[in-house]
Formats: sequence, C-alpha cells, structure tokens
Amino acid sequence: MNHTPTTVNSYNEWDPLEEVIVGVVEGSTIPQWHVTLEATMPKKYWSLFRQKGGKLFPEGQITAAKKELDEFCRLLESEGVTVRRPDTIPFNKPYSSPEWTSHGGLYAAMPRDILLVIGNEIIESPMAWRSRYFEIEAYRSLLKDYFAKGAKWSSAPKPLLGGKLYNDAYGKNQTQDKLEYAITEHEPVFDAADFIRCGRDIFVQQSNVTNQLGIEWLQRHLGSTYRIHTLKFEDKHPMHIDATFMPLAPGKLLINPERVGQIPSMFKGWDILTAPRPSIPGEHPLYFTSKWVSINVLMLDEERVIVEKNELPLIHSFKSWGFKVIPCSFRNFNTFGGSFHCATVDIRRRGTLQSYFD
Ligand code: DAV
Repeated sequence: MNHTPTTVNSYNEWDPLEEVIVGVVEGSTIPQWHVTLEATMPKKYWSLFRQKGGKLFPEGQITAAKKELDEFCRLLESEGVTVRRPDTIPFNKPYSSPEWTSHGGLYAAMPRDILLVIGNEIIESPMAWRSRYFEIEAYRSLLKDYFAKGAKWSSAPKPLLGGKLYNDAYGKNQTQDKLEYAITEHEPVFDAADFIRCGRDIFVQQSNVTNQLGIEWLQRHLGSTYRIHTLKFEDKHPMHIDATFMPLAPGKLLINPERVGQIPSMFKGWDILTAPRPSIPGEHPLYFTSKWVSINVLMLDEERVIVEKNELPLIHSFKSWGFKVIPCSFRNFNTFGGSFHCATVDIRRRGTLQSYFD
C-alpha cells in the first residue's frame, strides 16, 4: 500500500489549501420535524419541515444551487486547489432504527458538518439529527480512498439517537438567563462544524447538536497534543460555530458582533475584525440559517478569502483589513444552510502543527 503521509494534512483554517471536498446538493431532502430543528431553524420554515419532511427540496432551487457549487469548484481549481466531490445519492428514502423512524435523510451539501480533519486524521462526527444518520454514505468512497493513501480514519462512538438524547421540554421553560439545549448528555454527539481549528488549540461551542460528552470524547481521543476550549456566545439557538467566530489567519479573528461579546482572553493581541451586517435580502429563502451565513468564508491561505459576491460591505471590510478577496456567487446555495466554509472540508493544507497562542 502506498502510504503518503501528506494525503490528508490540515491543522488550521488558513494554511495554503491544496485539496478540498466540496459538497453536492442533488438529492437534498427536507428534514423531518424534530425538537432539534425547533431549537435552531428559522420559524418561518417550521411548517415546511412539518408538512414536507422526507420530500426532495424544489428542483429549481437544487438546480440553481448546483450551478453555483460547480462554478465554485471551477474557481477553486483555477486557484490551484484539487477538488473532490462526495457521491450523489437520493436522501428521500425512509429508514428506521429499532427505536425510531425517519421519513428521509438530508443531503451531502455540507461536508464541514460531518467530517473533522485534524492533522492526518479524518473523524466521522456522531451527529445528533436523525435525518443525518446515514449521511456518511455519500463520503464513504472518498474516505476509503484517503485511507488507502495513508490517512488515519476514525469514527466517534456510533450514537443511538434514542428518545433520552432529546430534551422534549425544550422551549417550554426557557428563561432569559439560562440557555437550554434540545439535546441532553445521554451519549456523546457533535457536529464537526461546532469546532474551529487553530493548530494545537481547537475552539468549540456547546450547541443544540454538540454536547459536553461529545466535546470530552474528542479531547480524550486527540490527547494532550491538542487543547479544546469551550467558548460561550450570545446565541440563543447555537448550531455550528462558523457564522459566529472565525479565526482567519494567525492574529486575525473575524467575529459576529451580535453574538460575540467578551473576546476570549487567549486572543489578546489579535486583530478583532468585526463583521459588518449581512446584506442578504429579507425575502431570500434561508431554510436553515440566519443571514450571518455571510461570514462563513473560506481561506485559501492567510490572504486569499472567498466571499459571496453580493456581500459588498463585507468585501469592502476584508479589503480594508488587507485580505485579497475572491468573490463568488453563492446565494442560491446559501438557501440550503451554509456558505463556502460549510460547503467544504479541507483535506490538505500545506503546513505543520503549531501553537498560535504561546
Ligand atoms: O445561522 O448562524 C450558520 C452555520 C451553518 N453551518 C447561523 C448558522
């Protein structure tokens, strides 16, 4: 077997990007209604999830998003990045476990949610949504290929997603000062997108898909080489850190001003880049996120950043902070719940494990 230690190699969000997985949107299915959606999804679309869970998203929206994704892939390739795609599978098929059933899955549009790359290791996340239980299927051929080429391939303990994992009382007694979550500590769960990597230091938020046991599992799995820091934000519906807190390069931290109050003391001395308000129009459908998906950008290295073409205030800010902006159309993809960071997972960045906080 040909073991190339450099096949999978990524420690942070900014070393020069050499290879990336970009999601696919074909087969995207409306997730079935569940308390974990109640805790995170825009109210405007609750009735859609309730009524149409298990059915494909409208074809026109899928086609428009696919066009942008394909264009994004061409852009990455023109910047010298190798692009790999997951398999296209239909997610509108029901399945069940001994305890529960799901009308269908979700999609393979957001590799950042499901795969966590730390160094030469790819970790499959134990995701909390029942509609994402078999999502990994779309990535298995890629994972087998990376494994054959020498990558370390792991999976967190397979969660059972039974009733005890969920907080059925969610929303019924929420008070101003105490944040409650839709999930309990019954078993470890996390989405990879609640973690953001800065070399030896990894930052995470506890959320409606990531519990303390999931965070503890990852810390013990990675061992003392890495330090996982749990951060708290002013976000009543947390799910995924990457529209809130985005370390972009050594010494440069992009923040969502509505959610980040106190800057963690470790970031003393860093430039704190306060994102301008998103400019996405109110009528544009965003089934899964807030408008702050605007700051879900992808770094190609410490300078080049891919930003949605219509986010003019953000583009202006990035330029004034000294970045080289690469604009790309992605509004129709945003509809499905993410932007350039969510739609990708870095497989290889040219760099080594370092500490940025000593
Ligand atoms: O609405 O801020 C966006 C992140 C999606 N992965 C939000 C969540």
